[in-house]
Amino acid sequence: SASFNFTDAFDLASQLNDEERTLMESSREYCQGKLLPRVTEAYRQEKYDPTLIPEMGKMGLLGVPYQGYGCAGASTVGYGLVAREVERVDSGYRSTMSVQTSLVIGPIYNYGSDAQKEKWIPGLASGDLVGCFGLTEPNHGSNPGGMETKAKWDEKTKTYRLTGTKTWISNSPVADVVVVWARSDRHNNKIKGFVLERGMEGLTTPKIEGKLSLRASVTGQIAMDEVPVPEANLLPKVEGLAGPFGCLNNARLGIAFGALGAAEDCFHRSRQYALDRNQFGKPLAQTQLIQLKFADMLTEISLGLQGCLRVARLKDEGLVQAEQISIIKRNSCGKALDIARKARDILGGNGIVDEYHVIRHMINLETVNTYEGTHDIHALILGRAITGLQAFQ
Ligand code: TGC
Ligand code: FAD
Repeated sequence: SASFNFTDAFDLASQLNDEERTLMESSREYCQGKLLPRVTEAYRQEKYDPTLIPEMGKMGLLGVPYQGYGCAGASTVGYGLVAREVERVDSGYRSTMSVQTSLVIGPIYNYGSDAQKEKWIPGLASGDLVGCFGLTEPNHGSNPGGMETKAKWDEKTKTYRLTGTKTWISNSPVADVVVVWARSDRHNNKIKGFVLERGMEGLTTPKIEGKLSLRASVTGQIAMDEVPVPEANLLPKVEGLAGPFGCLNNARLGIAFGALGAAEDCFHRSRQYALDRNQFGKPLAQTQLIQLKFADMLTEISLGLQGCLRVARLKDEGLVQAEQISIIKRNSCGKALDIARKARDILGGNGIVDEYHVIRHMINLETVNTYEGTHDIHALILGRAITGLQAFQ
């Protein structure tokens, strides 16, 4: 039988269909060839690269799991594999991609009218338009149900007037299309989704300065002061928190694959470093403590990927449960962070330099562990399902 393959311990590749394997290989080639060479400078300078989204669009990496309107129509597994390849380079690049896919194309695709889909999805899938998703507010992060943003229906002008502030919004400073969740007085104060467009009166998207994590991705606020939003821009097919959470289910699945991509990059880089670096007259890789770290890394990566694959297959079969997604989102992020810290340690002093990539992954993963439901919030979602008791409030 073939010898053990530490780059794919459980032979993930053989569990994919041809389309998924091709998507994995082509996205890996693109990410390593085109994204990796520019990430260190982008991160160092905290520079958003406007050519990134159009380029990803050309490569067919935007809207991967959706059908038609210029989207690839691949499986959820295929989408996860793309996220893994992009995040193998940088979590911020994956963030840019997954917001556009799961949180902007996703809600328009799932909750929009045919006219809305035709108006926005082709441009978002090609990368001609950039989108963002506004759920979090300054006073409501883990509990978006407390949101204060209001949509007031104005019968005279047939517009909704949106007022409120969203914060920590990936892509917002550069977005053309802004999906916002607000309580609507025309719908018994229930949460509804709206699609805002750059240029609308009263809409601004200031950048958040001073981020030391996810610096290759731009983050900002969405400030709305009585923004007039036409009736045609209301997403008609969903109401309540199930709207944003439905989008988050898909995004969290992508993140679960993605975070492990970052972990794999840390694993491979620290392995090579430990083989090349000698101390006390032998390679670091020949010491028991370092080998133990590699054994732990490979174990968590391999088990984690199998979990992601299983949950994504359930999603493609229409059988997935939100708690299953919480398990893999939480596990991948927590384990990836732990692996990145171990890899950083193995690189010694070089481990803190950006050229070696590991410290960038490590600091990025602090964000990935926090957004889309923190590590502890996913524990509480699971705790509620296990005990039947709600511990949030
Ligand atoms: P709860 O009572 O649990 O539920 C309220 C309603 O929502 C429904 N629901 C879901 N539906 C679909 N999928 C899910 N995963 C769902 N979870 C809940 C639920 O059925 C119910 O529906 P209905 O019709 O009965 O009203 O609500 P709660 O307020 O008690 O929820 C608590 C909690 C903690 C679970 C929830 O609020 C939560 O998940 N908090 C975390 C917040 C979060 O994830 N924010 C993400 C912001 S977006 C982001 O971070 C993007 S970063 C992207 C990037 O850059 O890559
Ligand atoms: P808080 O909710 O204040 O939590 C702080 C701490 O308290 C955490 O450790 C949390 O686990 C803990 N905690 C909270 N409640 C409880 C409880 N009941 N019991 C025990 N512990 C608790 N949001 C968007 O809508 N769109 C985006 O595109 C987006 N992009 C982001 C990009 C970046 C770079 C970052 C950092 C965030 C982004 N977010 C986005 C926001 C993100 O989803 C929130 O930061 C996250 O949900 C946590 O909310 P918070 O920051 O308000 O923290």
